[in-house]
Amino acid sequence: MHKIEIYVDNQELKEWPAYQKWSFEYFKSNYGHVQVTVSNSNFNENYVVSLSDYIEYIMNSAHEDEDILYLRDWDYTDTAPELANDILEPKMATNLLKGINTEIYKDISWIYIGPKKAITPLHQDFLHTHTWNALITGRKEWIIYDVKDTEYLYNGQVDPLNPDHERFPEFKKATPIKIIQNPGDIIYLPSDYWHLVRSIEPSIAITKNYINETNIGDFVESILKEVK
Ligand SMILES: O=C(O)CCC(=O)C(=O)O
Ligand SMILES: [Fe+2]
Repeated sequence: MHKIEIYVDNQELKEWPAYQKWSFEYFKSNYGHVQVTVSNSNFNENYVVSLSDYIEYIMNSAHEDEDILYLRDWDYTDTAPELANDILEPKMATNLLKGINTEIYKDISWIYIGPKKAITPLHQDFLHTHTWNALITGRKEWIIYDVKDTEYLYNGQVDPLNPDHERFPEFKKATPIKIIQNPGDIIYLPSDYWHLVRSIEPSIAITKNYINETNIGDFVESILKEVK
């Protein structure tokens, strides 16, 4: 099977209960008591807060010059497992390792909730997995780099929004792919593509990483390295 490409679909998600039901109000009234960990953009400040207090923070603060707190990678499966019933499996993302739950790899999906300007800094996803990312509400800007730009990205230390060209002189050779993700869009991102994601508006999204015929080889290789 040939290499997969970045792809944005704006039809499928509209059929999902998540798209029809989820909102800030929905999470606040149904899961407000759940404790979640939020962190700033450098991950050097982390706080455990109730989802209700966090949604208040999203709604009530101007977030102008703050180091914004973001709820990333919320594993809702312990505290709100029925949310899984609101998501369907995207047609293009059949996970060959569906249902696997081991110490090294878990078939897991995460929810992201954040205010305007919430950022996930430049990174690649774990263990060479592909990902799909479904935006329920809000708008986000994605800055993506092909794997072949890796040599210009200094292990993700460079900030594409404010690059330090003296420290990272090769960065100007990298070619950004910019995508605006609108509510109802599912972005399919191939393994190893670098990405930075910034919320333009308060947002709610759900993602899942997956493995298919095109990345299973790299995935197994990286697992073998970890168990060595
Ligand atoms: O939406 C975000 O803040 C980050 C999403 C992401 O990195 C992913 O889906 O792999
Ligand atoms: Fe990611």
